[in-house]
Amino acid sequence: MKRIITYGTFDLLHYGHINLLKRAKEQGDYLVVALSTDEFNWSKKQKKCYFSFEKRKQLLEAIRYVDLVIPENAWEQKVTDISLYQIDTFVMGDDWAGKFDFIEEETDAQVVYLPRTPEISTTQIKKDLEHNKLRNINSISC
Ligand code: C2G
Repeated sequence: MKRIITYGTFDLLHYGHINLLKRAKEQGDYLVVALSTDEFNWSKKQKKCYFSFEKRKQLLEAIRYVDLVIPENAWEQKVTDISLYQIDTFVMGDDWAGKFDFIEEETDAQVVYLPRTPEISTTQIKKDLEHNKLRNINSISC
């Protein structure tokens, strides 16, 4: 069984996240998602999430591609996680390209960066909602 891991905040879950999770799962048979805790997001990423860790975890666990959700409490846990969960492939979106190459030196896991889904991000969603940029009222979808 080929085991995959990926990391993220996954706040205001959107189709860019789903595309990433789908393609990450396609790299193997079992996908572990390390989900940033609220404390880690605030202290290390200066991100304030709309949804709490528990709510974000609940959403991820409902996704067919996701087999296990674990907490991400620190940048430094990746090497340990790879050993603990017997990971074969570490996957991230390519906005992180190069940042985790050390993992191939320090573990037996392969590092794969997948192209991000353009034009969508949690930050963009928040901005659009703030500026009331709802979809064109003539469009049939909400
Ligand atoms: N992503 C994507 N396309 C988007 C938005 C996000 O492919 N339009 C990917 C990101 O590249 C990342 C994953 O979805 O691989 C989760 O994105 P975020 O929730 O923004 O996570 P991030 O803040 O990048 O945290 O230790 C690593 C960090 O926890 C990653």
